[in-house]
Amino acid sequence: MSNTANPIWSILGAGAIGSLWGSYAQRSDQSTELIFRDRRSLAAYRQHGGINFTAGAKTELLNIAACCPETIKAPIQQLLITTKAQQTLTALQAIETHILPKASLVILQNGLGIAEQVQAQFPHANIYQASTTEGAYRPQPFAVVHAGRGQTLIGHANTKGLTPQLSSIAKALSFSPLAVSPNSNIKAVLWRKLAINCAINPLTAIYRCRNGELLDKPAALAQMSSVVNEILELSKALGLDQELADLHQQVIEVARATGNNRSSMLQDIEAGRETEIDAITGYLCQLATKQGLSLPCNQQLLDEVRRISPQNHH
Ligand code: KPL
Repeated sequence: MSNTANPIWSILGAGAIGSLWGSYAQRSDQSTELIFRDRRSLAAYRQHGGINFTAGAKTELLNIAACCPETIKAPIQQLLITTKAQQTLTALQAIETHILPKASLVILQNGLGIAEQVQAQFPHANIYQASTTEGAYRPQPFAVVHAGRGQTLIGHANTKGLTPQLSSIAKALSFSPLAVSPNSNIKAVLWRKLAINCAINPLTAIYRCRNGELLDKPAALAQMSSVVNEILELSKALGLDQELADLHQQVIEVARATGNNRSSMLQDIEAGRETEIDAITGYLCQLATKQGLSLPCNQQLLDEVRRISPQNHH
């Protein structure tokens, strides 16, 4: 299936975002392969017959090629990683021997702190980080709904700046209508995204409400404002405050713009899945501890979400 002009994209993690990219790749006739966790989930996928992909009023069953660690045939040259942050290293270990030393690895997930560990695991690989605001959710297993259009940015994990390789990876991942744009400072983009996720996701999980409904709850709004103040304090200590000058307003705007959405954390809790709280608020609180700072409001949300997401181990 693969050819030299367009090497195959392997996708690790068939959640909402992995399924979205896989579906559009399939629809644009690009070689792609979903890597499932094990033989059992691969067999369940095969029995289902593919991914039920919905955009607008139309749903179609897309029979995207799939494998699991035991059935991978060709060496992996391009890998899009869309697992949850905390599952990344284990998922990568399972396919490690199939990944070419100089492979391109693109990390597209919520949370921070993983790219450094992936680079240590694959010292010669080209690591990229990406961030998307495309709206997608999984109404049931092996199904994805493309619910809202957004933007996707990609950058080098280790350096700032734009390079021809970055442009070509961005282009290669732009399966129409998805458009991936090269960004010269992806760390700043991810820091801002982390801050927004810290201010919205835990609160929606605790209040069990849609993003926009937070704005109607005085108690939630007050917590949101404390979370943002604490993030601004930490950002100042880290020299990242210029990236977040208008964070209070940004958070309100995102909550309003995505008002009708259930955040990814609320979706995880409602579906009985492990949440990403440790890679989002947990990562933030860890960074603060290293700086000798405490973030009481974030810490309280971390404790509360861990308590209501029983599968999280720590
Ligand atoms: O990224 C999000 C998420 O749900 O993870 C936000 C921005 C909160 C939109 O729902």
